[in-house]
Amino acid sequence: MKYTILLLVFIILSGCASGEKKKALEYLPPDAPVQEIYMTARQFEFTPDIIHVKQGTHVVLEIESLDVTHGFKLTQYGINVTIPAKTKTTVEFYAQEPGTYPFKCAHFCGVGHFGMNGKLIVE
Ligand SMILES: [Cu+2]
Repeated sequence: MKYTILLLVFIILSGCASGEKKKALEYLPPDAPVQEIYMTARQFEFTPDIIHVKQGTHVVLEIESLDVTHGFKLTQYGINVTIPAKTKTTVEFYAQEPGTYPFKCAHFCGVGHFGMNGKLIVE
């Protein structure tokens, strides 16, 4: 019984993770150009905090935490990841529609946490 519950939890968790990836890359054409971006996170800012990408690109965004654990939440693409202290995390999405989409740190990182945000501009 115990193992059945554990297995169920595992299935639910892995289902959510692949769901995020699917939403972010769902309409990705195989020939979409790749745009790589490097961003840092530290208390209490992302650098750069405004990201410009071209519509129709497959964006590969590498985020490095320079200090404590941070998060990166980009609701438009169903992305919500944690970046453990002093590590790098990569997120990917297909920039399908032009627009301005807010992102923010979604892991409490200190007194300035709630102001730690930025914008993705797809143009
Ligand atoms: Cu934070």
